[in-house]
Amino acid sequence: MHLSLCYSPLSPFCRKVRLAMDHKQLAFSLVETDSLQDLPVWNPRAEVPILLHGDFAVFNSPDILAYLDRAYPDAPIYPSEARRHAEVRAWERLADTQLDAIVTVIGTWSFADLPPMPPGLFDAAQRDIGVIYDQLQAQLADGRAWVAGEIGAADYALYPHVAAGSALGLKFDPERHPDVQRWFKALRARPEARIDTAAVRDWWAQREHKDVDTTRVNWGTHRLEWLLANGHADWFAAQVRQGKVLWSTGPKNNAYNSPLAPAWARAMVARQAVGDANSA
Ligand SMILES: N[C@@H](CCC(=O)N[C@@H](CS)C(=O)NCC(=O)O)C(=O)O
Repeated sequence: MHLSLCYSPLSPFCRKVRLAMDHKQLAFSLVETDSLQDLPVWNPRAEVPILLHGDFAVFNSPDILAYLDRAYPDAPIYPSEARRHAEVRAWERLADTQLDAIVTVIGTWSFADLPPMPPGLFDAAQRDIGVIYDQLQAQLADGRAWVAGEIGAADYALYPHVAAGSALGLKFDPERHPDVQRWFKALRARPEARIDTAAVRDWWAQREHKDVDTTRVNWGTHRLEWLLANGHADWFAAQVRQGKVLWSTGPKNNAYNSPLAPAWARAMVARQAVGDANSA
């Protein structure tokens, strides 16, 4: 059965999945998309990555990795032993939630048309990422090669954020985090990471030709929480009022507007448009 991955090299979750698929040496095609209109299947949150296995769709990156590990058990990315599995999941979750929030919020200024970054936000990012790198340093300080034993989901979840963070000036400190640096260099040299790096470079080299919505941003879950928790609720409210925010939930859910959305969702959007016109 054919495997394909709906993917954007800008997305750390897509990068994680691709790294894991290349680690498993799977044959797959990429459906590269910068626009949700291109998504070939329905995901209720209209987010990538989406894995297609034949006509079966899996979304949410940890669910995709778990599916892949069951469908293709060679070169496992999760340990089978309960405690080690929980440890890998904890690192993956930290990457997907805490680290993603910091790096992706700051990274949004590198591609979207936004007012200047609110004062203090970059300092908050440096402070919070430093705490995470301290944790990672403590984990790696015993000289282990990979975050939780064999290379796998923990490493592939963390790596895209650490790489993007470096590019954005949110670096680990080689003196305070020498083992993070050692781990990062070792991972970066692997074949699956070289494919990932090349894909990110190609995307930025082709930036001018990319159909990415730079006027509206889908901040999403933990990213939004981190922005608000750092005191920027008013800044964000102004973005909402100006119609510059996209949503993966609620009545304006991106997915409802997709031409590929199910009929009930399109009907709901149509009803809402009539309601908006009547109240105008
Ligand atoms: N929990 C999801 C999060 C996926 C996610 O947030 N994807 C972002 C890109 S990094 C997305 O597609 N956002 C929708 C948008 O930008 O409109 C996962 O792990 O796959």
